[in-house]
Amino acid sequence: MAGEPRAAVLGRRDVVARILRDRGDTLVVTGLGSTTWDAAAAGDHPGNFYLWGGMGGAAMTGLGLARAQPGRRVLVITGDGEMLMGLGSLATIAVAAPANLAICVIDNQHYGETGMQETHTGHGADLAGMAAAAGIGASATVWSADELEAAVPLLHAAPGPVFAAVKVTTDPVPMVLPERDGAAIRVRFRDALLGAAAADG
Ligand SMILES: Cc1ncc(C[n+]2csc(CCOP(=O)(O)OP(=O)(O)O)c2C)c(N)n1
Ligand SMILES: [Mg+2]
Repeated sequence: MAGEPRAAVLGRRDVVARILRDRGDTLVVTGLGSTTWDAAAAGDHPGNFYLWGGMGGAAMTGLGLARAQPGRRVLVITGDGEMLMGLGSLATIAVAAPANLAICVIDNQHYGETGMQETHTGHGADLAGMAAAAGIGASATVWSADELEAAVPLLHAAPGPVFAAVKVTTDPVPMVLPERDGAAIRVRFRDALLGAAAADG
């Protein structure tokens, strides 16, 4: 059952910047729209794979990358609406159990990019609870700065899969658009990951 409504206090740009500050050589997959802008605002990076479409596919893209690159940490940063569209991926990720994958949902409880329509997470749907029920043991909801500080090292280093839903405000933030050409993003990412010689394919 839905509990008492609780107000988010964290700002999405601060949250994403804080998480990415400690990224090291982590590979980052961002969801379409707002989380891509958040990552770009924190500083464009060749190890960022920006998804501009394919709503619902961010976590599965991260899973594929984590399986292909078991020696690298992979962090998916996506929105609550995007995650809600791909909930089945939580079960697949739990069963695949990639030790190097973390998923962080920037949960503003709205479909922000398309006009702030409410999502289910503001009405009691508990993404971290669903991740845990799918079998992702390391799963938490983050509401406060202290909880975020505790979650950051888990996202970057705890044995995966790791899941965190970070509750953020709906305060408007400016668009920060990184590269939008999918082919260019792919080549740059492959170059950063595998080296230029392997990036031609
Ligand atoms: C299959 C599909 N349906 C709908 C859309 C339109 N759309 C683009 S972004 C978005 C909202 C995303 O919400 P969320 O993931 O919560 O991100 P936020 O902007 O709130 O951070 C929607 C509905 C889409 N791109 N693809
Ligand atoms: Mg949202």
